[in-house]
Amino acid sequence: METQTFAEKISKAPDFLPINGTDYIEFYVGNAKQAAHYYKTAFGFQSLAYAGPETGVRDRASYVLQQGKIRLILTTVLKSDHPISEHVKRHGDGVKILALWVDDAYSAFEETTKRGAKPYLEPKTLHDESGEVRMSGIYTYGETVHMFIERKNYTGAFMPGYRVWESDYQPADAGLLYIDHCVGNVGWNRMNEAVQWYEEVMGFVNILSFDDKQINTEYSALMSKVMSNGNGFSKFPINEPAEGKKKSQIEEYLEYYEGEGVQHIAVATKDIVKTVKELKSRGVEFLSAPPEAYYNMMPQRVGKIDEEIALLESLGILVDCDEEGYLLQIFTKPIEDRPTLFFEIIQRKGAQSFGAGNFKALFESLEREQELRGNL
Ligand code: TYF
Ligand code: FE
Repeated sequence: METQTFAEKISKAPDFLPINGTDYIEFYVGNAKQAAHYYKTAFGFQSLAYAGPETGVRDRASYVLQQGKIRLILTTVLKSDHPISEHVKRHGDGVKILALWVDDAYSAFEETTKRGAKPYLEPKTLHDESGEVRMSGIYTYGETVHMFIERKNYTGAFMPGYRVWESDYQPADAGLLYIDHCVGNVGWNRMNEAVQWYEEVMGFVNILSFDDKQINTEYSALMSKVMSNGNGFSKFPINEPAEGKKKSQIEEYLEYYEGEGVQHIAVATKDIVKTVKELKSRGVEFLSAPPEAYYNMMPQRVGKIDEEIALLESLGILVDCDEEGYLLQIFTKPIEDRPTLFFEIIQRKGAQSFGAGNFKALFESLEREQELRGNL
């Protein structure tokens, strides 16, 4: 059978929803001040903007951080009688909004809602002295939302409603550049529905699929499908649990997040060795390295690579390859007490895939953690 490259596959995507990339990711958290400090100190994000009581926003506080092209918002609520409070109560800290940078937030809303999207925010236009930002939003899986953000040569720090956040505390960055992909976990037998939603509502295409025959360890299993928009700037893999001997990591997530939601955010770096050393020195915890045999097999499995294997082994970095090149990746432990959201650090050297050759080693590391929590 003829195999198509990703470029060929995504070139077939309809173009009713042009996307330029990720605009920001917003987390709802219990204490945004402390969360912002963590992302600055541990991950090397910089202070960008702030909204809260001091800027006329009465019910919440939002801290915007930036590193490379990545923008995160940490939002907390100031009163219990509020939907954000309900969100945090149910899910713990987690991702509420995956915001996409679009050319037209009004048409994005119209095109997606007419194809069946559930509205979250009707299109609206915000102005201040720095210009105009237009936005709208729809629900995806669980309580997670895609916002569409249109920036009309906006020259302010972030968007109307926020003021510049000047901070004397600016730890050095860690070399994080942009969001590579964001993965969602959905419930039992829900994957195909979610995949179809991305196809029909968003005009995405399925570029890769893994079934439980490919993704299983001795104990647990899952299925995964990668959805991409037409330029490849927006990629959302979807995981669903599969029946295995023990509890799937996806099931553990669904139980502790109390529903569907974002499982991991993959951020790109151009020097993973440097980034991982930096993050480790600042206290970011990563999944344990696979056994020695994984690294002994590496030359046969991936061929010649620029990096020194012993160094990758000492840091626990994984390597995988496809027809187009190779990639290096590593996964943090969950960044909350609930075993829910984690980060992936990824460096692509040609490969556009997701590290399928690492799934077994990775899932075994994940299961070691799951077992420590008594959830396997
Ligand atoms: O995004 C991916 O597909 C890879 C691998 O539970 C992965 O990062 C897939 C499922 C999972 C953890 C990582
Ligand atoms: Fe990933």
